[in-house]
Amino acid sequence: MLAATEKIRLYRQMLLIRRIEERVAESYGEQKIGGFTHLYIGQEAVGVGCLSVLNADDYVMSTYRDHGHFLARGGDPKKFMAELFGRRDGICKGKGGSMHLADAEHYFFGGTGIVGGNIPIAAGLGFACHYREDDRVVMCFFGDGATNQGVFHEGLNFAKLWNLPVIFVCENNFYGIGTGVSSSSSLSDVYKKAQGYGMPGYRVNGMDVLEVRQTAEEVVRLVRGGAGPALIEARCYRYQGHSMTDPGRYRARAEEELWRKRDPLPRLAKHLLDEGHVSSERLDELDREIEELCEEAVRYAEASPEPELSALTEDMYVNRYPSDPHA
Ligand SMILES: Cc1ncc(C[n+]2csc(CCOP(=O)(O)OP(=O)(O)O)c2C)c(N)n1
Ligand SMILES: [Mg+2]
Repeated sequence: MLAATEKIRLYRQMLLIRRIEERVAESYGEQKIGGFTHLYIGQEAVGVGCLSVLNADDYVMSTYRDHGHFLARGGDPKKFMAELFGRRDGICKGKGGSMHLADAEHYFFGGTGIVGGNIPIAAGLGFACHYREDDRVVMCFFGDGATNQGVFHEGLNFAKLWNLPVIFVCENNFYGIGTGVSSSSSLSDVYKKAQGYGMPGYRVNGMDVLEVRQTAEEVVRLVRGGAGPALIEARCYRYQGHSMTDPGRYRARAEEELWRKRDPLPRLAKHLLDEGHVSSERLDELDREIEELCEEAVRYAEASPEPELSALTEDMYVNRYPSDPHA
């Protein structure tokens, strides 16, 4: 049985992601944020549930839809917002932006704009864990669209061949931009693709953070114990368009409404209330706390200066991963 405090922590993280991304959307509309920006709203339970079971020094890889993963991994909301604003105090000094959040302190290898491009990198990190004989695991997030890429095949094949400690997490939100999964993938049940590589595949309800967490906990335990890689398919839905510039007209309103009824936040809030873990006053208080955090993050981003022009050529190469004792 999961402790009430842990469930409340999960709720708080999901709420932070939801509210801060609403602020991101607002700031994008005000042209304070530019470039491609992909919101995670609707999918919070996947990142929060999966990342809640990792150790602090496990490796994490994300996609261009990386805000939720960054924050759920413990990334600083202020540095997050400053990065999106392209400011000097951003987590990557304002030079990465929305799609390239990386956070060495939290072993968060960050986002990438190349669909599926993170999969072989995750396999490589898994190989590093194996080579160094440490007991870390790697968690790699990607979308349903990425599972039709050649690198998905290469990455999973390599990971299983070497029995590497990698947990591949597919966030199946049923669309790759405007293309439905059933019109782009020979197999819509993504978890079954694991069979082709001789690894276990699991399917979870990605709108239920407690279910996601429970499965992820078991999978991470097995993978860390030497069972080799695994694939988790988390079925979920993004409530916004693919990116800030996508009005999302390709989806039926009825479908959207159905998934809104499955919203992971009210679902967990109801559970917390029903179980007597929190009062409705405590939930309101949490709302206010998170609002304040988001407000503070925007203020911090706005106050941060733009990077110097000379910073353009700094940080191009690194020799070592700062906090890694093996480096
Ligand atoms: C290799 C590559 N091909 C195409 C694109 C253009 N592209 C960007 S996002 C995307 C859809 C990916 O969908 P999915 O993997 O399901 O992730 P989601 O956006 O749903 O989270 C595509 C085709 C790209 N960035 N990289
Ligand atoms: Mg998708």
